[in-house]
Amino acid sequence: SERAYRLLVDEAGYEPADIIFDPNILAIATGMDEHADFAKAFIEATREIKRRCPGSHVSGGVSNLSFSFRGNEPVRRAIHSAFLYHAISAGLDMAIVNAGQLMVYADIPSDLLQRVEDIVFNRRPDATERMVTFAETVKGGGLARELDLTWRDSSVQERLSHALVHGIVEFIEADTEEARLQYPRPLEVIEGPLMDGMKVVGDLFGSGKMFLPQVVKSARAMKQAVAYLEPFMEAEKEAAGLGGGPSHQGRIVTATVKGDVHDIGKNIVGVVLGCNNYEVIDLGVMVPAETILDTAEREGCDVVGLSGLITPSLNEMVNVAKEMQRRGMDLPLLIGGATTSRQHTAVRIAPEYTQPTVHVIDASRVAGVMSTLLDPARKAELDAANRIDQERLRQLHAEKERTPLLPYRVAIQRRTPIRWRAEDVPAPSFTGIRAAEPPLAALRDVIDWTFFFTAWELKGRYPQILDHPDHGQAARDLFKDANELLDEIVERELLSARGVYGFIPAQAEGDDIVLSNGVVFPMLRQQTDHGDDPKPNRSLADYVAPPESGLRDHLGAFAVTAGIGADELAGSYEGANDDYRAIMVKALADRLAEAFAEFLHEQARREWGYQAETLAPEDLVEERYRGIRPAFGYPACPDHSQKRTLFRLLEPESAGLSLTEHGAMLPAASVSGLYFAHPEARYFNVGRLGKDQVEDYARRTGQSLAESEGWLRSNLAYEPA
Ligand code: B12
Repeated sequence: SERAYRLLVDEAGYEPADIIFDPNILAIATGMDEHADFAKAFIEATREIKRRCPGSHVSGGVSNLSFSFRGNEPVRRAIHSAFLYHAISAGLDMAIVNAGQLMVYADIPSDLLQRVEDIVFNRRPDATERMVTFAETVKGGGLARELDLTWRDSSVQERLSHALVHGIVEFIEADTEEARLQYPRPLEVIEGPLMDGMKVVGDLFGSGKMFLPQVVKSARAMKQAVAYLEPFMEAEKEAAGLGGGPSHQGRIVTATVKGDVHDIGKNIVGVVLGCNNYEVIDLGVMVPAETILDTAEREGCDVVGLSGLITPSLNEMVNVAKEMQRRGMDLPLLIGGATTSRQHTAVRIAPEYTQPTVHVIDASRVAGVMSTLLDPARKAELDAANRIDQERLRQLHAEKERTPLLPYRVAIQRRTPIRWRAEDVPAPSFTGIRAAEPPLAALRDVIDWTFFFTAWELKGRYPQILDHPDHGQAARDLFKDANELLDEIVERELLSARGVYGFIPAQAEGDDIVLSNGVVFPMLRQQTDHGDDPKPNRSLADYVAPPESGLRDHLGAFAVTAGIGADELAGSYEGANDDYRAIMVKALADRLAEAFAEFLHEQARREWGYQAETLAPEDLVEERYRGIRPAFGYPACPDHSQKRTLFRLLEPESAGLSLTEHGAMLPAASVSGLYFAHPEARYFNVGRLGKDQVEDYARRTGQSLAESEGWLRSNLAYEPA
């Protein structure tokens, strides 16, 4: 600090008052001896900085300090307040701290204060232990917040509301029963206290004060309460001939389209809509257009919602839109899912259907869009704005379409220039196809948790996300629940991971990768015109040695799943009205599948002989290694139909995998692809394709031009006939 201060003041001419030092504040009472002095060290450092760097300021981020007591707000408040009190006395000028996590120093009860100051100043060797034991007795929550049961003293309406907002299911049936005895009809419990509670949830989520995992937990509490009341409503209906279930704001039919198997996103959307008092008829996955639209008509739905994960689903969504037009339907159409986009919805889907066709980016928007579409005035406004936006997107797209491409034969000449050397083309330790069945516990260690949080709409990298100032608490709760479920899955072997992989001698012949067993993978090549830029026009075929190199190269291939048992397990939770765990199972199976791909790739690199030692899990997650494993559907090889060739090569049916007609894999939590070993191999986007290349590609794949154009629709740089 002193050196920086001298440089800034003496040499750069800064005013001392403009300099702010921010020494780290790290967690204390973690149980590690080396952490025990962190608070004391900060206070001493502050004093020293103020002495040696006169006129400068000191700041600090306080909340880390009490991290070991997360979940126990009273203790955290006391630690922050006591620490600030002493740090300010030592000269601290400013601090970043959650104002809700502070209390008046003088109000800290003396027994608590004594223990807090013991850990802040590391005054005794058993300070942490004593604090932890004491913390559990502190009112308003021990280490487990659920222990705070003061909310149980309030009225049944307030209790139900509390249970819904906090997603607590332990007392839900007893409270619902109590409410039922108070209200004239069971339906009134739903429409009264339960709906009121969910309205609070909806409002909190809408204003960003509640996060998705919490909402899904709230929905679980609601569903269990409604399920409890259902038999009473049935009995009442029978006795009095009274009709009607709870009244809804509107009804939507949702489905993952034909040929596609993923449904996490759609299920989340369903839960969020349910929370906002919409009735959701969820038809599941792989649903043909006819079933979706028949249901919409028969059930008098107000809106149709489609979901899709892979590009072939985009064509299917266009079909559904055309069919809605043909039937003369007038329902708004909502489009969602990882592969969809505003752009595609504007360019390809909306033009097929005259009614509002709206792309919804994620679950946080869906309730807003629904309510707008169901209100005639606001619907007209949204529709008008949406049409203007879509027209703009179509124009942008048309402009992009006009950028010329290189002729395919020129692009081929601009292939990646590789000097083929024997040392870059190692021989694998075996050739042929083998099975792989790692234990789940091994896969668990290489999970990339960041994506798990993304699936729950919690943004940020793991592990930092656990300390996120807004949604850190939600992330920690979710992480804890996920690991508890994972413990159970691993222990009771509720899921299994199976796969196949192997290496086959291969050479590149033009843009085809030809294997020694006769299997051919035709590859695509970038046609972007880079002008004078020497950037190559890449194709995955560039990374396999051609015959003229005189070298014997190989191609690797794999197909893995961690989803065996996932549907059954998720189904059992759904049956128990526990969507939270049902979604969690699928999200965990996806993580395990991705981890399996990463795990097997590492093993394959060692077996291929170009990676000696085992990499650390962080290196795996960051993909800091040589070689790539592109999957059909990824930007370098976007043709999903090539998975059929891959399946002929690997026969992963032996491991329980299969393909749908649109190239999606079952079980849903599956990944398949190719391994390339060359040090130059890298991921890229093949981008827009000219008709000259697509014609050549169709010939090489043995497909008709129309078939290839169908599979490559999102990449075509021209309108197919
Ligand atoms: C995680 C992931 C996986 C996981 C699981 C996927 C999943 N859970 O859906 C695993 C590892 C299994 C996987 C596998 C594959 N994947 Co993947 N995967 C992803 C990734 C990284 C994130 C997807 C995700 O989970 N998002 C979180 C969920 C909650 O979001 P969501 O599904 O989009 O849903 C939200 C919104 O879309 C919306 N929404 C969804 N549905 C609906 C419906 C309605 C009515 C509304 C209103 C809104 C709505 O609200 C939801 C909640 O906010 C994406 C890339 C990306 N960043 O998107 C690629 C991606 C989806 N995968 C892709 C591909 C190609 C594959 C594979 C084919 C690769 C392969 N050859 O093995 C396989 C296919 C698996 C199969 N069974 O066939 C491509 C798909 C595009 C394409 N080119 O086809 C992507 C886009 C990557 C890419 N850029 O190439 N994948």
